[in-house]
Amino acid sequence: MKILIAGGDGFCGWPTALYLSQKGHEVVIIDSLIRRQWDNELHSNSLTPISSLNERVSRWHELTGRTLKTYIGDLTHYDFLRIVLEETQPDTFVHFAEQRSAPYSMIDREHAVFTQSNNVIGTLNVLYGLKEIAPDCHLIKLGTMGEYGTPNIDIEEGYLTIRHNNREDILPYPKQPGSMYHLSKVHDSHNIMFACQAWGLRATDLNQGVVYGLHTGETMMDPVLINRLDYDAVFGTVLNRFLIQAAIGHDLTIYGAGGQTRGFINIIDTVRCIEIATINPAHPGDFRVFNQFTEEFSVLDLAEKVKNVATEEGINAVIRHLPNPRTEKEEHYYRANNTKLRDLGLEPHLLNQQVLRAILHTVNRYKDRAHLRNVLPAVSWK
Ligand code: NAD
Ligand code: USQ
Repeated sequence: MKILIAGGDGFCGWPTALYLSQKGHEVVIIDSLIRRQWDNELHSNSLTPISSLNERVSRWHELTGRTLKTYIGDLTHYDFLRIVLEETQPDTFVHFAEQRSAPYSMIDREHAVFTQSNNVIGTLNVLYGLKEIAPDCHLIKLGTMGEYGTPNIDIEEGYLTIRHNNREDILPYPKQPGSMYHLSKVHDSHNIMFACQAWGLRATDLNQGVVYGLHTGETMMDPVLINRLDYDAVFGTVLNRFLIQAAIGHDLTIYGAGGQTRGFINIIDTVRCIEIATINPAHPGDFRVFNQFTEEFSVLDLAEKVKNVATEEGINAVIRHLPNPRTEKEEHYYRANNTKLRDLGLEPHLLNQQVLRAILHTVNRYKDRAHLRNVLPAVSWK
């Protein structure tokens, strides 16, 4: 298949591009490289030393003989996107290319406006571009489990059967997102659903949980192919942060009580989920939603798991409860369905001591690159 990967220089997009290329698909990357600029803005960095996109794709070609074509540009620039779609005529458009940090979106008004315009306009352009140039192309859009929030009932995969005044309907699951970033994903979902209904586009919204790990089989083939790994309080996600905090001798930073429960997924399963959605496309007019996570954990569970593995490695990791910089429930019911990807063949890589230890060993190798000043949260929701 011919697969366009927007956001193909990012944490999820780069390993996905390699994996699908290795599987024999024709992969084309779009990226504005803006994620690398946000590191400069925040005076932060990837814990792992990442090569330029050019170096990455050249090394991939040297190692495998496979070509990854790249377009450097912004999805919010429609003229650019049109050219890419016309030249590529993709079968599948995988859309990772958004500002994905909740804290970044909550820095101030400018960052909220930027996040929502980058994400919502980029996705709108993709929808109009597909309608105009590639109406049969399957859009695979990365959404987030955070669109649902933490309701006091089970979370379904996108839709909920509702009985009201003796009538019944299947309606989009209620959304209660917890940041300006998470809100942008909800807006995207509504726009995509409308485009499928109105124009007959086909789309899969992958409501992904928090991703952990960094390596896949392909990114480990050569140091130049290594994936990025965020540890700072703006872009680092909780489990990777705890492992890095343990390695650098920092306390494990639980925000508030630590009962916040989320869905989690290993990056190895992220790339496989994209493959599964690609080879089992939605039908024309369909807006499918899959919940893309494999296990649920509370933040406190994760801190304890990391502490135990650290202890075995001779590290004394201290768990510390900080005042929560976010507005979120710290103790709540959480149970979400996630059977659709498994029904299509996903065999989850679950979190265990061995997985944690392997990430910790990688992190140890690069721990001197961490800037301590970036570890504690400085962005408040209030
Ligand atoms: P990332 O920031 O590492 O990668 C995103 C890439 O998109 C970057 O390379 C960036 O330069 C590019 N980009 C952003 N805006 C763009 C634009 N307007 N035009 C072109 N390129 C643009 O993020 P990630 O962790 O790889 O996340 C990828 C997607 O998965 C996001 O949509 C995110 O919301 C979703 N997601 C991520 C996680 C996670 O834990 N990382 C969890 C759930 C969902
Ligand atoms: N948390 C801590 N300590 C930390 C960091 C986070 O207790 O040091 C807590 C947060 O308060 C939150 C939970 O851990 O309750 C998850 O936070 P996170 O930063 O790991 O994840 P989040 O902000 O939700 O965002 C990440 C990705 C985002 C994706 C989302 C999936 O950055 O792109 O959409 O995970 S989900 O959480 O399912 O919405």
